[in-house]
Amino acid sequence: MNFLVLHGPNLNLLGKREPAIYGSETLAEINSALEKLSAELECELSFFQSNAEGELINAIQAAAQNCHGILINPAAYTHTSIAIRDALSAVGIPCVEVHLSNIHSRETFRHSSLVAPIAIGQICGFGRDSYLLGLRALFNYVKN
Ligand code: CA2
Repeated sequence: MNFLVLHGPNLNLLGKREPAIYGSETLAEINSALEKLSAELECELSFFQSNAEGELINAIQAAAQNCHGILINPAAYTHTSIAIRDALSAVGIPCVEVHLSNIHSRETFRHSSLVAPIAIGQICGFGRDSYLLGLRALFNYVKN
């Protein structure tokens, strides 16, 4: 099985800025932990990060060719992007939404997600474990 891991805007700064909120781990380290888990689960991962909404949408559309699931942290686009939600909905590939922080315990504008209603589920607040739990959940969902 193939899964796409999508990271939204500014997540390339992980580990370099604001460690109090987002931790000290870099995106490369999170991807590497996911790679390790994928070996255990016996699935294939591809990774993509972009600060541009259109590029994320292109990646979602391209995933329709060969991808069984999408693990996505849409970052700030979670709260604003109807276009990303529409793309996920249009391709019809199961997706799990993840966040490092607990978006529900932060500013009010982070409490709502445009993606959550079309995702299988949302996992937030566990740092890099949100991604690892999300991959396990997505894998089990697709397998069953
Ligand atoms: O908690 C999450 O994973 C978020 O998706 C992170 C987004 C934020 O807009 C969402 O509300 C919740 C922000 C990603 C920015 O990442 C940074 C990393 C290091 C330094 C600055 C920003």
